Amino acid sequence: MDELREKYLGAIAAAADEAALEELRLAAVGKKGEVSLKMRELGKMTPEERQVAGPALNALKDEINAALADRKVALADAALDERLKGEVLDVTLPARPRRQGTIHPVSQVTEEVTAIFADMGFAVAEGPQIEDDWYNFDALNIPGHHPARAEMDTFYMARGEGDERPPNVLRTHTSPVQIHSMQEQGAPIRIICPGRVYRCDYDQTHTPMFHQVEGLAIGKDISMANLKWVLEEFFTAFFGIEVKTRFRASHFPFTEPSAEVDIQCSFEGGTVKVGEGDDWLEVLGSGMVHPDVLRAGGIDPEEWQGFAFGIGIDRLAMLKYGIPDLRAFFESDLRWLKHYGFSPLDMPSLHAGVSR
Ligand code: 2NM
Repeated sequence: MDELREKYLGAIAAAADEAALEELRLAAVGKKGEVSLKMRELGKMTPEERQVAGPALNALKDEINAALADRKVALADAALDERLKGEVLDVTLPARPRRQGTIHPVSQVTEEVTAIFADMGFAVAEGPQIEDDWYNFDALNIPGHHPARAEMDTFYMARGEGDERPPNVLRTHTSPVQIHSMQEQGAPIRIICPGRVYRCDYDQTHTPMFHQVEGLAIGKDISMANLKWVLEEFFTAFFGIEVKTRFRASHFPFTEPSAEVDIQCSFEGGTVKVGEGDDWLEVLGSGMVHPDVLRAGGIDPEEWQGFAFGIGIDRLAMLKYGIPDLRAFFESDLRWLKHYGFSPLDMPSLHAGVSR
């Protein structure tokens, strides 16, 4: 039995591959293997002989099986090591270049504006781009006969055949979002509404779709003074230098009193520079929200008051980043997008602080 053990354990340890191992298994512990044949002979032994030989043969069989399993694992490990030596993976290789898109100036400026107003406690409100004429006009104190309706160059949505309701419209400003917000949240309220708006107009300085951000702050004693501070704070943060503002009396149906706001600038050599010089550039409309508009929003004008303003995002982007042509904004020209677009990581530090 000792010869058998030595013979097989030695051969198993030296086996070169799995096929050799399988051959050895059959020769030792297979049905007709040497160990199995020996076990068959147990029947011919005397009980005393069997009591010694039986357990010894079982132990030998276990030992050979264990040796086969160990060798199998060792061979597999060695094979894997050999393969890994051949398959080198260099994780320091640079990745293949991939075309990366850029952030559109409108998206960039929307983010910047949102961040500045967020610092002043304004939440963002959004709403549908298709509205009915009550939300787009009536609620904003622009009744059916009002010239502002005609002036707005509104896009009307066709109704189905025989549908007598007045047509829906593409919103001409984001004010309807503010009406919805007033109705849903009530006062006090402090929101900005950035988004797409539509007017049927197309020339050097107008596109039929453009972007606007409107602000609304309603409280018990919010005044024009708060409006002026908020706007000056905004322009200074946005342009990164202190910007003076000039308020001129104006008229809008949804505010009373109303003011158009100019920012300080210089026009030299055909370029506009904000925050320097003695000239003025009109950038925004504003005022104290009309009592009728508050009422349309479900807010009691005897108890609450506040300001609202509206500003064009596309124009802000042109001013800040020196982009000359508005129409190019919406032409999807990849060369333009690459030139004027922003890296996703390129958010100007908004808290850099401005020396005053
Ligand atoms: C402007 C100018 C003045 C305005 C008014 C409102 C609302 F809905 F609260 F009444 N939102 N925005 C407003 C006021 C907009 O844009 C030139």
